[in-house]
Amino acid sequence: MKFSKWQGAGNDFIYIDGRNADINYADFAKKYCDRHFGIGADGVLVLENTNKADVRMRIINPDGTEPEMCGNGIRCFARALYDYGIIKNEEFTVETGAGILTPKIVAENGKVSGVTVDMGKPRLNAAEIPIVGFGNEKVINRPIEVLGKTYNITCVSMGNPHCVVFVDDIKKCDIESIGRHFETHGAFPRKTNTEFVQVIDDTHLRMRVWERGAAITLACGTGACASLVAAVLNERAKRRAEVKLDGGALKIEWKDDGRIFMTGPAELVFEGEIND
Ligand code: ZDR
Repeated sequence: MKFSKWQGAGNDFIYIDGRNADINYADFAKKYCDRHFGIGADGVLVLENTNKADVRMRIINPDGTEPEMCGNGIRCFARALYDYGIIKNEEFTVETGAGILTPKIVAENGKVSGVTVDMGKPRLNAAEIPIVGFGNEKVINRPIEVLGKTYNITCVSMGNPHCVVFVDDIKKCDIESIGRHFETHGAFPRKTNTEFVQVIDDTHLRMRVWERGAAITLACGTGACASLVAAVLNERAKRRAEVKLDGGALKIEWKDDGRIFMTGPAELVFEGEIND
């Protein structure tokens, strides 16, 4: 079976064409995302057919769970489809667990330089995140206790759940120790991705992430969108900003009509074949 390996801002994925495949994706992801016994990746992107959009994308976390959406993943997925000629247009529709989204290939001097994705509108009500203990209010700068310490959180759904924590100094933030305690906190019935964000200025955010089902990764596209939304809601940033991640930078814009546009890189790393 053929596969390719892609990365966007250091968030890396195995892409496979699942249109004629009979595969247990949970087992596949657990085996091949492993960096020692497998290919190594933060997730698996699967192409499937659909009658609701041009194509359907599924994403599987390294632990075998299936999230609704993946921002860096959809850029890599879009570029793979474009480079392999599966899709001929620069702009097309993708059915995801977060609805139908529209990626657009960006080219400079005839060469693909990245992908912009219309990520749709963020969802803010507690039930939509989902988070319990806050009624059905928006959760903006509200306290939560994690490992005996109080953190103020802002919650945003980009189809998948995000909990954003603003910190004064990202270097002093021990994500390794606290990340999983946010992920599995009782307030989040479907667990959560958590972004730790230092505001550099009102158009630059520095973000690190603990991803649900994957632990620390070098970047998170939906998390970067959620961080910009949280920064705007807390009056810490403008609606258009650059989010710097461990593996690169993404440009995020929250348009006045409520839609979010994410622009960033998507690069092929290598191609290969699995024999089993
Ligand atoms: C964070 C993510 N890598 C992205 O770029 O948006 C998405 C991966 C899915 C995530 N681990 C989840 O929601 O479970």
